[in-house]
Amino acid sequence: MPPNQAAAETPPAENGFTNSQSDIEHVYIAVMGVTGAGKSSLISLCTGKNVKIGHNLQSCTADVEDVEFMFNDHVCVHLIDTPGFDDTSRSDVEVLQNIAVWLSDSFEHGTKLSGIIYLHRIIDVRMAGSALRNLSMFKKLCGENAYSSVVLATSMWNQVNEVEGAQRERELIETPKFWGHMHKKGSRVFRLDRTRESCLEIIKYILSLGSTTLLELQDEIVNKGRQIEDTEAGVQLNEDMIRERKKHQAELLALKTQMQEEMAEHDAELQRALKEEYDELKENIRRNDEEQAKLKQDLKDVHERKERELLELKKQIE
Ligand SMILES: Nc1nc2c(ncn2[C@@H]2O[C@H](COP(=O)(O)OP(=O)(O)OP(=O)(O)O)[C@@H](O)[C@H]2O)c(=O)[nH]1
Ligand SMILES: [Mg+2]
Repeated sequence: MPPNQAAAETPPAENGFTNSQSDIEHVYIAVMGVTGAGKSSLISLCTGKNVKIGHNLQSCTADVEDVEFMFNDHVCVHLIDTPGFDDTSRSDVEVLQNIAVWLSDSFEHGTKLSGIIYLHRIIDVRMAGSALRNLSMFKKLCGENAYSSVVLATSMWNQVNEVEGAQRERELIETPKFWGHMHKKGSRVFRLDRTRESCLEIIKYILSLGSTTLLELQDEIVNKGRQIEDTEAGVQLNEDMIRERKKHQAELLALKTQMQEEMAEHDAELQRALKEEYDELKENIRRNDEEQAKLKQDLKDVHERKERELLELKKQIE
């Protein structure tokens, strides 16, 4: 029986977290990683379902999405597609809030993750600032105790020379702040070559672990009753924003001095360019402040905002 057909026959759960169906075991695996890493492509290949895939530099997956398929007659695998940090359409705060809402809701409904797949493009020559930030947020929301349920996978092997790719993969594994620490603590490394087989290898491995895991973010929010801003991931995000603000403030000050000096030169063109740069920096600082304030929202408010967004979306579709 084709996987899709079987999945379509699985009765939907009342709360969206299907854990309780008779003889079918439901296994949940989250897929994370920077935007464009190939998360939706992997999910589409595994499930055979039409998942929205990005074909330009814009981020594609905006919200957490559960896509299921029958792995065999008894196991239904749910792949949880997530937006990446450094998304172009959503701020990191919103991404964290969306992920936190899904993780805490599902956990409260008794759904536990069996594994987490973290994707990275092997074509990326170096771990850029955004990729490193994304990875560091991922580590914070997972927590060390969950590292042994993590699969670190590289995508796009069909676009690199094998030797170069292997060299980059080694660097990822051997550098503690990249994958090194996680690898030492039990995370496994896999390669994806855009075949369904390579995707299923990962699923099989996670199923072979035969366990479920509790992520740090779930533990902090559900068990310890923390607000998102007080979780490890929230604190890190807040620190990043403070650092960013300081950087912008220093740039603003330097620009102000430069503008005053240039006034004497009466170069209108240059003054206009400097003014534009100045306004842009001020706007960045304003947005940063807005995001910092948003991070303080409690989970209930985030829930309400998400419900409003969903209603809005439904209205647009109708
Ligand atoms: N060559 C090659 N291209 C790939 C592979 N995986 C994904 N892509 C392409 O990479 C682009 C981004 O893929 P997506 O699956 O949308 O990436 P994503 O991680 O879901 O991105 P967001 O939803 O924006 O977070 C698409 O054009 C895919 O066709 C791969 O293994 N090889
Ligand atoms: Mg996607």
